[in-house]
Amino acid sequence: MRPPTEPVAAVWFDLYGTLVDLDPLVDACEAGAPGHGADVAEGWRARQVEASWLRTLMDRWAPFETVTREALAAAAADVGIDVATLDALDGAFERLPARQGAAECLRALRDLGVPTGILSNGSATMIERTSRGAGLRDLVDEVRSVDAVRRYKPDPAVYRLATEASGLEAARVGFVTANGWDAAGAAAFGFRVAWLRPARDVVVAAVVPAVGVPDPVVATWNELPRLFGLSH
Ligand code: LAC
Repeated sequence: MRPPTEPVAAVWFDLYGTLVDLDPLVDACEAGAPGHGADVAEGWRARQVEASWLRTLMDRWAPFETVTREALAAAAADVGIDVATLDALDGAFERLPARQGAAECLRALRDLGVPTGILSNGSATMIERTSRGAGLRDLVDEVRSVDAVRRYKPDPAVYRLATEASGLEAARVGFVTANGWDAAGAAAFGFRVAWLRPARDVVVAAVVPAVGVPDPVVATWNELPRLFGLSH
């Protein structure tokens, strides 16, 4: 039987929340701010993403370490706690574990002979530390940081780093992300996008931002090779 679609020639992955798990941030925040762990962790990520977009729109670049540190201070202020109590969280994004299924998926793609990459808002240093700490660095072929263009996803200039690195048109590149806004941005750029969900039963609750892009295809880890036309 032929695969349902033409095979992609490379697969790129988002890092934070996609290849590595953000959930441990809740316990880490809880340790510094008892009773507020979930709120601080959620606010931290939301403020981090918000600042990355604002900085790009306003042309006020700062590396992701700075964005992340400032976002934590904002999240702490949002719940009325002193950010100094959260000192232990410095570098926490670099100590996140791989998500269940990530390493297996990267190995499966390698076995299929498909080049892979990480394309992340993280700085080059952050991506290196995070991916090594999570045991994923040696499982991907390429790594590209937004540092090269000093703009954050979903700016098309960032997605272009992957097409340039792979020497491929966007339509030949598979892109995997668990972040809805990243799925929308990557789809607008022209990638074949898999919007990664942990399991089928959580798919229904999630909605990609309504920005008039082709709907990214929802997928779980083990559906990716088939979705990208790489296996039956
Ligand atoms: C990344 C974050 C923003 O680009 O998910 O890795």
